[in-house]
Amino acid sequence: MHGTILLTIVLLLSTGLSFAQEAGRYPVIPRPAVLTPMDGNFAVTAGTQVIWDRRQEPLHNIVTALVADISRRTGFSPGGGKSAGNSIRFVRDAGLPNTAGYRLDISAAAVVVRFATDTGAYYAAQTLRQLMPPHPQKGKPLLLPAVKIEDYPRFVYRGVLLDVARHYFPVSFIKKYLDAMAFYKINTLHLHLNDDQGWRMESRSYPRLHQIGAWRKETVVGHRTDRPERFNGTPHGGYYTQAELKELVKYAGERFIAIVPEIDVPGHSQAILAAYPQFGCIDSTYTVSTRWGVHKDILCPKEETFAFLRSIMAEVSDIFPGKYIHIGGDEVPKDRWKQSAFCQELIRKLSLKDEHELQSYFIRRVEDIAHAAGKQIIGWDEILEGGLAPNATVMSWRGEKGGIAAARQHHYTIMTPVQHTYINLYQTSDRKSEPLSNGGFLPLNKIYAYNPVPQELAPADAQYILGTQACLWTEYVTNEADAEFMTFPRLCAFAETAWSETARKNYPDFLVRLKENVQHLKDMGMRFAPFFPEGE
Ligand code: TNX
Repeated sequence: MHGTILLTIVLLLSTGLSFAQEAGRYPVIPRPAVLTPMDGNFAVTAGTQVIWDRRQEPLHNIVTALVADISRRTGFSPGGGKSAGNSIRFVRDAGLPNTAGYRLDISAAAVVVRFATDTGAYYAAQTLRQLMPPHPQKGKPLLLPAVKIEDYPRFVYRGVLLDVARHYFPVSFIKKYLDAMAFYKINTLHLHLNDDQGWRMESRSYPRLHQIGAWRKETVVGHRTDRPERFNGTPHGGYYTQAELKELVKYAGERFIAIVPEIDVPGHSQAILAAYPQFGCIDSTYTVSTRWGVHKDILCPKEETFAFLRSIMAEVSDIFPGKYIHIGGDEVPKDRWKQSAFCQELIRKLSLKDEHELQSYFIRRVEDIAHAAGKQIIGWDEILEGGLAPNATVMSWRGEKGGIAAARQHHYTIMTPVQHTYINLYQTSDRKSEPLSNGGFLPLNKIYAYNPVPQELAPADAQYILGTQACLWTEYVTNEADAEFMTFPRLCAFAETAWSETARKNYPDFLVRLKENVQHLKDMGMRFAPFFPEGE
C-alpha cells in the first residue's frame, strides 16, 4: 500500500475520527495551521468564568465582544472571575513565534487562549466563535469541542476590494461586510473610492468632487455590450462624509482590518473631470459617466493637477491612518496625451520616450506626493509600464505576470489576478440563476485552488508577495443582496487561500466545514450563493 495512504489511515485510527467527522466537528474557516482533535467538550454554562486583564484596552474589547456573542447565543452571561474552575482564560505570551498567531487549548475543564499581540487574541476569539454552534438551545450548556490549535497566517496582506464608485453602498452595509471579513480573518478592505461613474469622498478643499462628481444622471441598463444601449433614467450617487469615513476606519480597526483607500488616477477619472475640467487635457464639458468600460478622458500631467492631488492626498491621509494609499494607475488610454500639445512638449522637455514613460512620470510624481504625506503607494500592474516608481507596491490583476515582474525587481506585490480572485465574475456555468455580471467564470473550487505564490518565482523573490486580494467590482452589482451573493461563499474559500498554508488546503475538507460554517452567515443575515456541493 502507498505509504501516505497507510499513514493517513493510521492517523485516522489513532484519533478515532474520519476526516469528514473531524472537519464537521471543527468547522473553522480558514483552516488552522495545526489542529489536534481531543475527546470531550468544554461546556459553557451560566457559571463559566472569563478571565483576562481588564486594564488592557483592545484586549478588554475583544473579550467583552466574545462574551456578548456567547450571551446572545445562550442567554447566559459568563462572568469575570479569577478562579481556575470552569473558565475561559486569555493569557498574553510574548513567546509565540508569529505576532498574529494564537494558541487555543480547549479541554473539558477549561479553555486557555494564548497570544502575543491583540491581533492574535482577536483571531483566537474568531476561531472560538466558529467552534460554537450558531443556534444552541437557550439556557442549555453550549458545547465547545475539545481541541488544541496552533494558528498563524501564511500572508500578511489578506484583502477584499469593494468598488463603491460604480455603485454606492451605505456605511451600514460596509460595516456588515467588515464584520463578516473579520470573522474569516481578512485584514484589509480596499475601498475603490472613485471612478468614471462617481466620486465618493467628501472633499473640503475641492467640494465640487462630492457635490458634482458623486452623482450621475442615469445608468446604462444590461450588459455594456448590449445594443441598442438603454438607460434607466434614474440618478445614482452618494458620498461618504469625512466623519463617516473616520468612523469606518475606527470600526474596521476594532476588527483588526486596515482600510486602504484608492484614489484612481490618471485614468478612471471622468467624475473628477466633471467636477474640475481644468485638470483634463482638452477643453470639454465632462460629465459623470453613465456607461461602463474604459474611458479616454484622463487627467493631464499639469502642475495644477499635481497641486490638486497634493491637497486630496492630504485629506485622504488625515482620514485613513494606514500605511498605504492606492493610487490606481490602471487602464490609462493615451489618446488625450497624444493629442495634447502640452503633453508632447512635456515628453520632449523631460526626454521621455513616449506616453508610457509619461504615465510612469505621473505615477512617480504621485508617489512623491504620497511620501510627503507619509504614505506608501500601491498601484495596479500598469504602473510597471515605463518603469516602476521607487517604492511602489504592485497589485497584479491582469494575471500574475505583473506580480512576478515586480517581485523579481524586489518590489512588494499583492496577487489579485482576474481569473482567480475576481468575485464579480459568474460562479456557475448556468448564468440564468445568477445576477448579470461583467462575464467570466470563477467557481468556488477555482478560487479555493488558487496559490498566490507562482511556481516560477525563486524563494528570494517570492518573499515579496505580501498576499492576495479578492475584488468585487460593482458595475453590475446594484444592491446589497447581490453584493453578498457574489461575495459568499467565495470569500470563505478565498480566506483559506490567504491564511492557510498550501499543505493545509483540501477542497473536500473545506466543503464539509463550509456546510456547517454557512450557519454563521445565515446568523449574520448574510445572503450567499447556494452553488456548492454538500460535502461528504
Ligand atoms: C478592470 S481591475 C478594472 C475595473 C473593472 C473590472 C471589471 C482594474 C484595475 N480595472 O475598472 O471594474 O476590470 O472586472
